[in-house]
Amino acid sequence: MRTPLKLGAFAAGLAAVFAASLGAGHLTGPIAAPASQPAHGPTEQAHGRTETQQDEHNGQSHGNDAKPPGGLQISQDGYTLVPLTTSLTAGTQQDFRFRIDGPDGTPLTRYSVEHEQELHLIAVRRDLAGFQHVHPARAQDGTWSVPLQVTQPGQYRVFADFRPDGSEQGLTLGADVAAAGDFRPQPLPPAAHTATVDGYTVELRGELHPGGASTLDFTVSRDGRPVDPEPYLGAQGHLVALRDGDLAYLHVHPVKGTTFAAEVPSAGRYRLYLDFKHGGTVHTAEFTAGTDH
Ligand SMILES: [Cu+2]
Repeated sequence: MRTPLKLGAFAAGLAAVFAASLGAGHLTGPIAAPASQPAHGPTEQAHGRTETQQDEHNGQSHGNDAKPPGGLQISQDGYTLVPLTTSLTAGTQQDFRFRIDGPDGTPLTRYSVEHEQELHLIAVRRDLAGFQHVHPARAQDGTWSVPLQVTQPGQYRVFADFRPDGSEQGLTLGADVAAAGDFRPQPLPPAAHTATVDGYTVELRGELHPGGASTLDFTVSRDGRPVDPEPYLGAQGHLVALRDGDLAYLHVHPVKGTTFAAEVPSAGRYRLYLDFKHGGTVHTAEFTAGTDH
């Protein structure tokens, strides 16, 4: 019988590990959790007034110990993004198909309408170039489909931003889809408060404040004259913010007009994509914001 001997040795090993972790406890062990608790109060007070959705869900603040930002997982809270199109061909339009599987394992077919749509699909290359925001059509069986064309090869991230019917809060699931070819990553443009797109000039006012909600205000002009964007997705624009490095998808909501509140989970650089509609066409102004560290 060699098993008891093995078990004995294993138990001794465990005891040694346990003793070691006790010794380190005051640095990294259980003490760390209680020590972080008092931070909840003031952080919640400071930021809770501008955003309550996440607080209602998990009762936590938006500090470093809050729930991780969206977009980083293919599966979360029982919902899974299932890409049925698993590769893209640069320069070719194709149907991008996927479904969202629910906690019961079947495709989700009941969604809440958020910003006038059941689901928002964002596609962007991993270097934050080639941003697209589209609205797929859903078949009866829950399969989503949208014509998609990427112009350049590379690894793309697709985000499905939606809220299951009856759910307290929205979800953003993300998946990688590759477009084979010669990938030439672009460096992130430097931070700027002005962007031009399709003959429009867009000014950004506001800064990102890590660990809380940041108010970002945009003004659009053309040829020196102010432009009033047309209604789009239930507001005067739609803002997506992605973190450089891991493409975390920030929670952003419209406050009024072209003013938005963005939840910024950490210091770092972010790419902001403002969709606004004018002349019946949607334009996307892009900004780099934040700091290197
Ligand atoms: Cu959308």
